[in-house]
Amino acid sequence: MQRIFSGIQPTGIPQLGNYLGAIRNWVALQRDHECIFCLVDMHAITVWQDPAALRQQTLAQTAVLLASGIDPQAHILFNQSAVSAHARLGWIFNCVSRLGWLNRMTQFKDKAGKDRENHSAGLYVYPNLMAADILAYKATRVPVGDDQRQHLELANDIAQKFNHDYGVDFFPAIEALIPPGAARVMSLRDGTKKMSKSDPSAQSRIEMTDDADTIALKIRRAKTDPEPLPTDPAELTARPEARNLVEIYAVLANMTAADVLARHGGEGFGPFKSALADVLIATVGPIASETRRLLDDPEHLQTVLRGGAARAQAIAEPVVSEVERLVGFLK
Ligand code: AQP
Repeated sequence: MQRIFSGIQPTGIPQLGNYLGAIRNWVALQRDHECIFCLVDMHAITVWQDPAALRQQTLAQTAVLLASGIDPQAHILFNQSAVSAHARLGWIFNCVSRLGWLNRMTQFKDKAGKDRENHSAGLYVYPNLMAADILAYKATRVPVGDDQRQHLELANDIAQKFNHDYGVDFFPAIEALIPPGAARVMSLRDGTKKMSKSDPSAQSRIEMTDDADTIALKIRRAKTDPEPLPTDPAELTARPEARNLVEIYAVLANMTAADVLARHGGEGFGPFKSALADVLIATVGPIASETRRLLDDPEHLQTVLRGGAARAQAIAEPVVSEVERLVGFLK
């Protein structure tokens, strides 16, 4: 059985994009893979996080993952900072990776924008730590969104350079598992920006803990244009907000955008938004209520994470110890 590693940052309450782009896929992959799921709190602090909020968000993420169907007995669920192998291997990879490689990473350019000099060094070397996250477990498959493809190529470059520099065949090749047609969910306030858990406006996203009334309100207030829905899907290209709402409906109802428009094309947004709120509530509602129940017992969530960390540590420790021996650290 192939080993999967995948991470999510505890930078906020998971939103619909995290669920449709990642978590739902993770749940399905549990059937035929050995899965290691990680709340990457060390990646989260590459941008400022309030400490109390970070702790609470880590618990909230854990609750959402469990409520969505992640099985912490059959698989491993833990938070990154609890397993020291990530930091140790991440440092070694900082020394293997090249500045020229990191300079090409588009995510850093996107996140840092023009104010590059004021961002943390951690944000810059983020892809090296991500390579360590995966390779500490010698995981061979990594389910990610298309936005992460470049980071996985870098992880493979690091693995190959390490093998070459130390004359070993130690790290395996990593394969990106990018689900075909994976949904990229866009902001409810701006159809050209991706939905994000750290967007300052909570109105821009459906959070996986939202109750039915909140979901209905956010969808009613979602930005749209004044025209009715088109009947031809090609016309959605020039209408990003309409397109986003149609695509969200399509993914949730297991339909194509053309099917949705065959049913709702020509309608005003009022009735369509009400139908969309219904399908959203049907998917998010049960996860949100189970999440709220789990959050009433934070001790249980911490026990789950500690158990996962101990099992993760048992896999990563021999790998990273061997790397340390290979690079010449005296034991
Ligand atoms: N809008 C989205 N549509 C589809 N997939 C998405 N993902 C995130 N947003 C969308 C996928 O969720 C996984 C985990 O993401 P992450 O938390 O590690 O980082 P992110 O991509 O930066 O997610 P956010 O919500 O936008 O977080 P912040 O606001 O902290 O930057 C990834 O597989 C990602 O593709």
